[in-house]
Amino acid sequence: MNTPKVGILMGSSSDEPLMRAAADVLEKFDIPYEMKVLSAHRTPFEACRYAEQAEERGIEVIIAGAGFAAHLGGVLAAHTVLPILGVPLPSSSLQGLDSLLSTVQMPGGIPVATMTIGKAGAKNAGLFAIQILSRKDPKLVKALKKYRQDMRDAILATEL
Ligand code: RP5
Repeated sequence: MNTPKVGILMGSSSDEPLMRAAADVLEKFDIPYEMKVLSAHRTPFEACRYAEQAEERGIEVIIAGAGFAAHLGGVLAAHTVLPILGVPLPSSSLQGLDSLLSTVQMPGGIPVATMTIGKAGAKNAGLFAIQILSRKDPKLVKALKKYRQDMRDAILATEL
């Protein structure tokens, strides 16, 4: 496989079914990625090291999905200037409102671009990563426009 351009991280392997939506989108656009479980709380040193080394490894965007007190995106953002896309996951009895607030409420200076809660957020994080990469790649711009057109066509062709 080519050098990964996008890192998809998640706080637990239990997040994988939802975070798979980000990987699916990246695969559709032929973007090399890697997927790892790293936690802000359970593997804090490894999460920091990943963020610190990501840029020199060729990673251009990091997607971080986590549930409960979801600090993964923020911790990664504190250790790199790469763009971090946070995906709040509905793992707890608060169904993602906790993760949304934990991810989105970053203090000024250390941004995390926060997506929708859950699977749609993971999908959008994948698309947003491609939009970032597309600024240097006209083929991706074209592919993104075709993706939108296909979506539009499918909706307009729907018969109820
Ligand atoms: C968070 O705790 C993870 O991102 C996951 O969403 C949640 C539950 O993790 P497990 O207890 O299932 O490993 O850190």
